[in-house]
Amino acid sequence: MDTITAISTPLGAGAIGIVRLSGEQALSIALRFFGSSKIKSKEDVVPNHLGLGTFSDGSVREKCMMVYFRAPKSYTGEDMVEFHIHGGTYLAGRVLESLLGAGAVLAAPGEFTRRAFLAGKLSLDEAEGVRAMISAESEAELREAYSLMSGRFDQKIDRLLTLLTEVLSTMEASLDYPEEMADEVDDSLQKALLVQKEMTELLSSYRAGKLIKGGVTVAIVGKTNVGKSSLLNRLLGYSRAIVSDVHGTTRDVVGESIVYKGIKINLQDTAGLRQTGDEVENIGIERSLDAAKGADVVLYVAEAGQTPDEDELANIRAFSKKVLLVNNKIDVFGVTQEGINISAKTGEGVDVLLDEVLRVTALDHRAQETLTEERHADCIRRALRSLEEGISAFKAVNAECVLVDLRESIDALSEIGGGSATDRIVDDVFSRFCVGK
Ligand SMILES: Nc1nc2c(ncn2[C@@H]2O[C@H](COP(=O)(O)OP(=O)(O)OP(=O)(O)O)[C@@H](O)[C@H]2O)c(=O)[nH]1
Ligand SMILES: [Mg+2]
Repeated sequence: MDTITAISTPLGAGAIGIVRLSGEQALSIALRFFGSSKIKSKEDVVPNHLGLGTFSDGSVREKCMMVYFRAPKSYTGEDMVEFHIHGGTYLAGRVLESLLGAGAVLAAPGEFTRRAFLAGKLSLDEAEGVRAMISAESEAELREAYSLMSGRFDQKIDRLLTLLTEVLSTMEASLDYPEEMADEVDDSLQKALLVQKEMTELLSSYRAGKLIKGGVTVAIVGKTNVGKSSLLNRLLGYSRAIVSDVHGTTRDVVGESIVYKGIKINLQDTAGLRQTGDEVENIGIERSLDAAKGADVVLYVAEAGQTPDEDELANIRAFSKKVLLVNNKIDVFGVTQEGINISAKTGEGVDVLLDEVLRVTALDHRAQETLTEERHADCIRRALRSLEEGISAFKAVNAECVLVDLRESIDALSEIGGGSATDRIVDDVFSRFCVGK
């Protein structure tokens, strides 16, 4: 395999930039440019030791650190070298160019991690955890990503696979010795039911997992001038949207994100709903309704003390399941019986409002293991379907079908860790990585 190289840190001015090499030629290519008083040849390089030296390609010189990881004790399982240089786009580019000129090949997105996967250093879902760690934007997302990357999720799937494999071998043996194995077969059915229950639980955690990964989208809608933009600004903690007492101030959707109790919340302030002849404002109102349709939660804001427009509210409730009625401006109008009372002006009640958003999306109390990746959900859905067919076949005493269904279930489940994943699936997973990881 080629020796690959890439810049692993983001491009731009920074304290440190890292350029990596992985493959058989990593050290010899590196030493064509790097030297120090202690390093005269390959034999002088101590693995896992960060050493100071000079990188020189003849014209550009740079004082930097180099570390060598000897195969198989490296991230990729191959020989690896990292240069820790001064962060700077041009400098990193020059170092990369030198390494490419010396025979290294530019790494494809995620190729380092892909090589680690091929070397058996991590499973496919652990690799997906690495990507999730990098892209995490909230504490909850980071926690789920760590569970994937560290193999905790993988262990759970492995346990289910072990159970299913035991069931399969018992069922296979029972074909030859049906009478002797009656007890074991009974036992197997219990095991299969347990796996079915755990898979169902995992799948039901996926709704929460999706919200953790992408954030909860919350649309702020309501009539003009009720204080929607003021609420957005209050939640953000700065003045993002224009606030005025002119009706119809906001004409477009204004989106910003916050993190509340470790959960990312994508807020969307929208144009106020009213009858108007203004063409542009009407386009804005259409967008408000679209935002409400696409949101996980809709905050229907009204002025406290005023009866909300029931038709409008019913219309929004018709296309959005989670609509919270929010009574704003309680600092002047006092509280209302129905709904959540807040003042965007003083901030009163906004925490209660955010807690309610987490409550209606069931993010306030979460299961131990949460499914966050669509690929995993898809594998488990297929595995569960086959398992359920297998259980029905078992009840119908159709042993041949039970075996076929169990094998299908095992195959679908092992795709998660990459065991039975096709090249296309593996390509797809790594294509979503960044270059240098
Ligand atoms: N007293 C008081 N005034 C508020 C409060 N929230 C908003 N306002 C005022 O209400 C007026 C309208 O506020 P906006 O936030 O622009 O209302 P909006 O719903 O975004 O209005 P449109 O963009 O026109 O749909 C402004 O004068 C705000 O200062 C509140 O909690 N208390
Ligand atoms: Mg507004």
